[in-house]
Amino acid sequence: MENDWQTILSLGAEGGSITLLGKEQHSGEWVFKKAVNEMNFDDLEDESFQPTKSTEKVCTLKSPISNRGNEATSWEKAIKLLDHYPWPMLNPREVHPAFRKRVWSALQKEVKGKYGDRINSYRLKKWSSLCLPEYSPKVDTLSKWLQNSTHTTILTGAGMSTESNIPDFRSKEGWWNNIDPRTVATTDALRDDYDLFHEFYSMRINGLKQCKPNIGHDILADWEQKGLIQAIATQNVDGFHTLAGSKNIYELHGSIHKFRCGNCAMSAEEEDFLSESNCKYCGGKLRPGVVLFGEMLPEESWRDSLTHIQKSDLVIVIGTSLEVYPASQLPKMTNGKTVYINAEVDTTHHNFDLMIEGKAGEILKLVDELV
Ligand code: BV8
Repeated sequence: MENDWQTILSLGAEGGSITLLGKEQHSGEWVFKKAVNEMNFDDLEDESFQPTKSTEKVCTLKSPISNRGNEATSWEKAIKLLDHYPWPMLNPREVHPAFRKRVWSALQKEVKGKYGDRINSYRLKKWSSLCLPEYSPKVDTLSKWLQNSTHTTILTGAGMSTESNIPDFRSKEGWWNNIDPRTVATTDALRDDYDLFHEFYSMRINGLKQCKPNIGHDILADWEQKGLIQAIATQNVDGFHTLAGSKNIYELHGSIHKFRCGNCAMSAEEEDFLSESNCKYCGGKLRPGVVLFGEMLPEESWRDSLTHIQKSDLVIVIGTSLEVYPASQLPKMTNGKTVYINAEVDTTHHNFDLMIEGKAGEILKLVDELV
């Protein structure tokens, strides 16, 4: 029936509006149609764009046309009904709750494509508040804090790399769910069960070869370039912040890309470790340059991280359970504002000034659009 149609996306422009309507069938499938009211959007693509004094071009509409509803039987075809219009540039008024994520990802494609820098931050904020209401006020606050901060330090953990398909440690699909860390990531394991130790680290080294930094790493590297952040202290050993182009990085737990003899500490090559060769100087067993449980953190990395944290007026902690000492103490050692971005946020993190629950890459992308 006619009145079963629901507004999926409603867009305004000076003098008119475009609405994508949807109707859920008994089968649960949706059909869609477009309603364009009163004014002609036809030639918005060309000279009808009247540059206004603001940076964003506003669509001025020329002459009325009747509705041109045409139906679509899939979301992909439905969003194509809008292709004819510069819809990301129009004024978003309403997004159906069940379609928020799909509208947001369609918008991201357009922003990445032809509209990139033509949509100002005001318009993007409007879109994010309609599509991602659960994030937007916090994302907005963080973007303001980031822009106003004079010294910002980032602390990352394994949650920064799960979107690169690298398991973290303590989530349900993390490493420590199937392996007891005390049997592999400790000095005892290195001494008493080298085969298991070697197997665990070889698996991680080889697993890394298929992975690469994700959008979150890239954004942090870009923010350093722009002077928005000054340092990254990371518990991660994967080297992805470096690969993404960040420069000022402190690897609190060492690097899985460095190797040395566990006996004489002479440096060694990856292939020697992987092939279980012994140290060519003393015949000792080789190990990756990671900090095992019970080992001290690299003095310089710890000291420099602490210096940045103490100087910071903003510390952003991303993708870590904060269960491992002493890295877990760093956020408590700043007088600046503290922000926690994590897939799981619970009351133990109550002492942060701002907590945003969600995926690091997604949240950093939202903040990046506003800075
Ligand atoms: C030391 C090897 C001095 C490298 C690692 C009792 C109380 C307090 C402390 C201790 C204690 N007993 C022993 C200690 C000290 C011990 C410790 O802290 N133990 C803990 C577990 C109780 N610490 C040490 O031994 C440290 N050294 O203290 O030196 C000293 C010396 C001698 C004796 C005493 C003291 C050495 C710590 C380094 C240990 N090495 N691994 C490697 O193989 O990688 S620890 C291991 O955990 C990794 O290095 C990892 O980086 C680190 C921290 O884990 P996280 O990064 O936080 O990862 P986790 O999975 O836990 O969390 C990820 C989070 O991300 C999750 O919350 C998840 O929800 C979220 N997430 C997932 N995906 C996303 C996401 N969030 C956002 N977006 C996503 N997409």
